[in-house]
Amino acid sequence: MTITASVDLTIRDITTGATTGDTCSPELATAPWTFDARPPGYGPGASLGDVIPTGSPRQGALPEVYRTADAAELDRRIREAKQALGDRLVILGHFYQRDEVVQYADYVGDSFQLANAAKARSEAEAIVFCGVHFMAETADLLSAPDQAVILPNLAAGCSMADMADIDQVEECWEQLTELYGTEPDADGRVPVIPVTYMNSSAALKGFCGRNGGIVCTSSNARTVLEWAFERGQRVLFFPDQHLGRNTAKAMGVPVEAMPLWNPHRALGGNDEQSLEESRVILWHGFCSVHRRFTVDQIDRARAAHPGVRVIVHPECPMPVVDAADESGSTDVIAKAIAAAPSGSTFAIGTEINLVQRLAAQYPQHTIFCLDDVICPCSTMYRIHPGYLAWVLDELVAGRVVNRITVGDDVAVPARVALERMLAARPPVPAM
Ligand code: CIZ
Repeated sequence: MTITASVDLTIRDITTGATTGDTCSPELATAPWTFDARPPGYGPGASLGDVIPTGSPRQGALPEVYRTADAAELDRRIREAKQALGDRLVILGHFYQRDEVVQYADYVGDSFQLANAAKARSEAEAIVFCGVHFMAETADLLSAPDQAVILPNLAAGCSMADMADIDQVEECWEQLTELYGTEPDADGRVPVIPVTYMNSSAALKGFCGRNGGIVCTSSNARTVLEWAFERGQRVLFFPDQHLGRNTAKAMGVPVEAMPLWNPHRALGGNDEQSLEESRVILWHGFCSVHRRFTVDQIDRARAAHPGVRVIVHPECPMPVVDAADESGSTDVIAKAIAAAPSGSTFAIGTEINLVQRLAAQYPQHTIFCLDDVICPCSTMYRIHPGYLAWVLDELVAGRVVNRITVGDDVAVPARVALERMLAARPPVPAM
């Protein structure tokens, strides 16, 4: 794959004054090394300002040789290591990953597609996941025990996943159990079913597995909520409030029946009555990239491009999803563009690396990001080719660094929640 468009090149244009574009943070124009040298901080981009939890993994200093190597030297090292490792290695690149890294990936896709791709490559001893921490954990959950999953930079977390930690969710569960009890109703439905988005730690997937709950992705959230409503009177949905709200609203759940749970307040900041009357309790989490999209951006796109098709990710706020023509996961967006007649115009509300890659891949269409301010997923951005070259060279030398493993105490129930998701099917329509 040749690099035709990438956030890095755009950043370079901004830095050199070749464009009048702006960045979501002036620090976006600085190479990632600056960030690595400082105390914990996400990389450049939308989640730059998000708080990093104290327990999250820390990346040690990258050896000097990789920090000072130029792009050609890193490219040579990566290609030689890939060649030497052959089928013993599989490299996964998330849709939101920068092209400088994606060009080396054997598979490119969303987190769940990638975890399944890794599972299918059983001969690969090492799975190098160029994504973020929860994705590498999911790959570890789904891969064989003798496959090592490696995250090239341990600081590549996900600010949304970090917004719900296991202690907070356990505390919330305790309060809800006290309020509702545990007795099923006359139809056998328990008071509440926990549902976690794939973008969450393995600990939360394990929590769902232990408590009759389930995992969802942005592609199957509706099917999963239907599964949950068959078994429960209401749902506790974490960590992304927007995916939960947008999906439940499309199923006819009134917005008033979806209180927000703020983990820093008693009863999540709600009174008992609103929790009693709730159908979906939404965790106070969000994606820093997707919450930047606005209705005003959609209005401007429509004014500038009559006939434009606006597709946004369901992690966007509800008014944005309501104003768009369609909403869907990264996979849905990519497939909609692939299937469109030549000459179509798309305004897309999702992460910039994916939008720019789709624009380069489908030159027969006009494709642009709704947000004209460059705002990559800052945590994904931390996987620089220097880190990739380092972990691959270490593998060639027989050493596994940055391995992500999920202990059995969490992995066993987390797999239960993932299996429930795989088994969940949309209801068969009545004849
Ligand atoms: O599941 C994923 O990979 C993410 C982050 C979103 C999506 O829609 O695919």
